[in-house]
Amino acid sequence: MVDAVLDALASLDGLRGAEAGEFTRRAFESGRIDLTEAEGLADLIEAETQSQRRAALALAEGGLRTQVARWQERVLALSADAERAIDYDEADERVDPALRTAADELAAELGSWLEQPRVERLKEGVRVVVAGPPNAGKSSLLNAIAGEERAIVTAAPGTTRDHIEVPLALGGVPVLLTDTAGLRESEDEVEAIGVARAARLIEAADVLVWLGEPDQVPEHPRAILVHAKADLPEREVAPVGSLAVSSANGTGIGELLVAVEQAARTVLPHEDVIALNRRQARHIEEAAEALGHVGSTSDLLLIAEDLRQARSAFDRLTGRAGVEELLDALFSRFCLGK
Ligand SMILES: Nc1nc2c(ncn2[C@@H]2O[C@H](COP(=O)(O)OP(=O)(O)O)[C@@H](O)[C@H]2O)c(=O)[nH]1
Ligand SMILES: [Mg+2]
Repeated sequence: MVDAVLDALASLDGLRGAEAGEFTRRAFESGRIDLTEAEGLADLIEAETQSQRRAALALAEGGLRTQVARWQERVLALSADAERAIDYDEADERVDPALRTAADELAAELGSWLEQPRVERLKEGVRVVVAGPPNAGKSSLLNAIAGEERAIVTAAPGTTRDHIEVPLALGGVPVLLTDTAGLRESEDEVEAIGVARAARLIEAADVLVWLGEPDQVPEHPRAILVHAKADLPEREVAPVGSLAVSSANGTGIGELLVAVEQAARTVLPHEDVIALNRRQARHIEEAAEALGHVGSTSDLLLIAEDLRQARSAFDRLTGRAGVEELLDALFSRFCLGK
């Protein structure tokens, strides 16, 4: 029915279906939204969790655009100062220290934005890695959490040779739960590869769920110690600081998930901070670098060029050129008639 209506409409002169992204593209081309807002809209469509949606919305609603506009304004003011000094103070091209300070301050501010967690964590999920010696109960734990037979469980140690990933949302936090091969030396070549991979996965993990002895836990900033198979009589007492968990009867799984969620939350972008994607971060980094140069030269022409580069990085970030704005800012600072 819908198809029939669409076909009928398409047969009319001058009518056709909109292409993917066409409305957003038009909005961008007409200048109603900038590139960061367009990115936010794209993220919004793909968002699967509450936190992804919130971050996408902040971007789509111009959170970064407004921020970049403020940065751009500050650089434009500095550019105007530098250009004016070049034009009018040819005999005395000393650089106003205030200009350097302002450039340094802005570079530092951009630097602190770059240190914030990136939006990729929200999109790809926080990496939670389950690790420990062979037969510790890692795969069983993963299955118990995932609620289905995702990983192969056997009584023979060394069954999990590759890693298995289960995407989950814990209280709105996207998590990528990963099972690893047991950490031990192996004669079996295939298993040895899995073990090496496990070591790399632990290193790259945002959160480590450790099923081994507490004193064997690999160095990690966010490790959760789990005392697995807590249903077995000989494992009744969990060491201090370890969470007693049984995949067989479900004991402790809920507490473990709360602990994982809490740890995962700490590596996610803060809710009231705009989370940058790789592209945005790259351009902010370019701007910060250019601004960082300002303090290291006393040549006004070079400074003007650094500032120009910072501006053009911001323009790439928002997807538009900003020459007109520069002229406006420059001339608005002149006295009337000059
Ligand atoms: N009683 C009991 N046995 C478990 C539990 N978790 C795993 N096992 C058993 O321990 C063995 C190894 O489990 P597995 O999940 O494959 O360990 P992995 O090598 O660390 O992945 C299997 O025989 C499991 O059935 C548990 O919570 N309670
Ligand atoms: Mg396993």
